[in-house]
Amino acid sequence: MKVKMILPALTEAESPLWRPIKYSLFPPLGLATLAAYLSPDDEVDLQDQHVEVLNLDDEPDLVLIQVYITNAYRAYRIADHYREKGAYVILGGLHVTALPDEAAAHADSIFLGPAEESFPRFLQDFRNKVPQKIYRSTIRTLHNIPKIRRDLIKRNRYLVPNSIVVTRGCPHHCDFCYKDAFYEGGKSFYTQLVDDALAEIDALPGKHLYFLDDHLLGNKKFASELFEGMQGMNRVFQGAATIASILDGDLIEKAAKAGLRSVFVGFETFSHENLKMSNKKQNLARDYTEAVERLHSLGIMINGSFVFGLDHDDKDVFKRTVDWGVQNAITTSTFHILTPYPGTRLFNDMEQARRITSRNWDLYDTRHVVYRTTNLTIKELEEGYNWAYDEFYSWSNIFEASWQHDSLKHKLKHLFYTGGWKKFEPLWNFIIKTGGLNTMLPLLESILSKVNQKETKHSEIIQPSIIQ
Ligand code: B12
Ligand code: SF4
Repeated sequence: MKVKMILPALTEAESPLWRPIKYSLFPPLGLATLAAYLSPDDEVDLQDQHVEVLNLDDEPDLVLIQVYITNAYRAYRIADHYREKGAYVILGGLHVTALPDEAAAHADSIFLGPAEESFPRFLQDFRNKVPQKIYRSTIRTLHNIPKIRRDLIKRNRYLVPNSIVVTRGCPHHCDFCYKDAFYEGGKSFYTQLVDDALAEIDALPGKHLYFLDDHLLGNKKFASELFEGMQGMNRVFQGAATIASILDGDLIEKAAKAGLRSVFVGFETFSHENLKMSNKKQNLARDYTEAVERLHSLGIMINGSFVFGLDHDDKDVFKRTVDWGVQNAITTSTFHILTPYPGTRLFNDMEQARRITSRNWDLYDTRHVVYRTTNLTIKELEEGYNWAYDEFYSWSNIFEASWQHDSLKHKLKHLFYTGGWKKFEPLWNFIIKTGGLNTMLPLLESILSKVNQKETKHSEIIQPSIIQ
């Protein structure tokens, strides 16, 4: 059987918002995960529109398309194209799970939720010529799943070919998050077996890893054993964690010891009311600055996530947030305009209150205002969001933030990482065009090498001041 797997681009390549480097970071891991269930006789072609021009002239028997909200229209067009040619088309992913009726109009079968159990079930039905219209994920486990087909990934086209997920979901329930909608009807947080995760890590070439898990520290026992097992593996890695998990216990020290060098943290908002109304309990009454100091003392860089436009935000929120980020030496910031994704409690609440102003899914990219605001006008919110990006990534603020660190090495790391990420776009474009993206990995690895650590009230395990 000829199988085609497609990840349509999240943004039009012609759009001014297209940043080749942002979209050349990670390979399509979800599709490579599903490819593992195909038979060795199947001919598989995995294409990622972020890094290659799609070949739509082929004649596959089965087509799998991954649908996110901002690639939905593109995904549907590709699906319609292949159905016209007589291929059997199946759609899955976050947006299909959120809006199954919309997706079903463009598919022979649709998949709701994670597909590690439903996709092999479908394959059996398909081979027996009795495929169903809808496949819902019922059993949720990562135990005894086949190895991801990483051989299908064109590694040299990505800056971070070694992305990995060892857990699924998250133990928390923030109102604006995709998580509860996507995992509805079953477990919403589960992990691999530690030994399987370590074996997967061990099989990855090079040094650098990026954990795409929503919350790598979410299961303390699992994370602790994983980090212990990773010691001595000579890895540097990046991942995501909550403020609570950074402040509580010594898990973050274990992570640092295992090679954690940069962490994505959902600070989201400084307002108690905003946190409460978003059900972001894990941030409530937590000292953000203390979490930052703890991470810096361990030599871990920070990618802070901040949301603008929650109901209790005022006009000063943009400046307040940028100033805090610079003063606290946050390495990179991801700012979002609040986006009510279909399926979330936030969307349902806003819909009930008739606050949704656009259902053009292309605009649901956290850069546009798609709902009726309260304290801020739409113009203030969009301008404030753009201002925050420009201001945070101005050279003067990059220098100022970098120079907040104690050691020269940490200052320089910050400067190179932030400057490299945001200030050399034409150079990145050139490197991508000339096919040399994978040659940049050693540079990233060296920027992520260890820095000196100072003792803080938290640090029970103090690393020796070795500069690698
Ligand atoms: C990697 C990633 C990206 C990559 C996407 C490209 C890529 N290579 O995947 C990049 C960096 C480009 C990206 C960008 C953005 N992202 Co992103 N990203 C992720 C991340 C961290 C991991 C995705 C992943 O690999 N998951 C692991 C694999 C195994 O799971 P999966 O892909 O979901 O696949 C499974 C199922 O969905 C299903 N499945 C998927 N496709 C199909 C197809 C078929 C046919 C079938 C049967 C099944 C199936 O089977 C798979 C196995 O179970 C997720 C968080 C997460 N944990 O998923 C956020 C996430 C998807 N991103 C998110 C957001 C908000 C963004 C941005 C808007 C951020 C920003 N402000 O810039 C942008 C998008 C910009 C735009 N223009 O739209 C949100 C989406 C919210 C939503 N409701 O849509 C998420 C969920 C993060 C979060 N916690 O909020 N992102
Ligand atoms: S902590 Fe992050 S991943 Fe978990 S529910 Fe909240 S926003 Fe979603």
